Amino acid sequence: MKETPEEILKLKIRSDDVIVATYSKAGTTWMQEIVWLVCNNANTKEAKNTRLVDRFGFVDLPQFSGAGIGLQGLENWPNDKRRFVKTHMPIEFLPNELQRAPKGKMICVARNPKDNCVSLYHFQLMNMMFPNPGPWDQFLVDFCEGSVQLGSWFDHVHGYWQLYQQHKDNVYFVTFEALKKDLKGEVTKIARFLEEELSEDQIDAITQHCSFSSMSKNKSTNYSDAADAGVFKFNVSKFMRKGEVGDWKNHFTINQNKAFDELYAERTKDWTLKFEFEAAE
Ligand code: PPS
Repeated sequence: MKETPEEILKLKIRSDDVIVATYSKAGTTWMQEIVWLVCNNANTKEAKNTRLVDRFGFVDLPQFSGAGIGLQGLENWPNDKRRFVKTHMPIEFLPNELQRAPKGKMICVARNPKDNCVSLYHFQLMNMMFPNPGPWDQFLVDFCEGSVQLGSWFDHVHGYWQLYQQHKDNVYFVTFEALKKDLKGEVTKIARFLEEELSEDQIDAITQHCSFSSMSKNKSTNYSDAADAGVFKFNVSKFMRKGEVGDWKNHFTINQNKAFDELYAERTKDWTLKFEFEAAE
């Protein structure tokens, strides 16, 4: 990414917009489904009947050729319906109205970089819209150097973390690992952040609906239509692949892990944001 197309920069943000912002493969789909249900009375029936890509707009692509709602759909979104926006853009590439003092409510999800990198690698292997990522050891070097589509994971994640530090009223930040550790607790916090009053039963219904086993079987969230269209090769890897913390251990060699830990320690030495790399007990 070198610069943002003008039409994205100019997108008008509405005061009741909900924006889910992530580095790709950090748990975007998971958070989108949680957010949509929290804002729609835990209507799991409608969520199952309508694909997530038709309930959430994807702002990053002005000429969206894939299925679902792109920039134009976001611009034309009915004024009387709450708008849901997904983005993977680094902060400096966001629409102008989101960059410094964001309007609407923004939820950022970040994932520990080792698992994020592994998930991205499998995604690029199976997604025919990406060039083949090549061998794992080269991809890991590219990821560490920020020579991948979204640029540096470190810059991306820290940019959103800083935005969150400055605007906690309308920016929420959560990690993939925290969602795994206590999904119900996080759903409750997200409902509070979005100022939606939900009953205990509704929170339970959302938590159940958003488990990995449920979302990976659900056609509205598992991207099986992209597989049917030949865009995602599910025989290479599923979109809902494992959904775990710690799968990086099956990919990193001892030396790769040592080098990554050194890079991570150096790049995050001034961060207040900390990640878990192991699954919770
Ligand atoms: S994308 O293409 O950037 O929007 O992908 P994204 O949705 O951010 O990330 C996909 C990974 O998130 C996992 N996932 C989940 N894990 C646990 N529980 C639930 N409910 C869930 N939903 C999605 C998905 O399996 C991908 O991770 P990996 O590690 O590849 O399995």
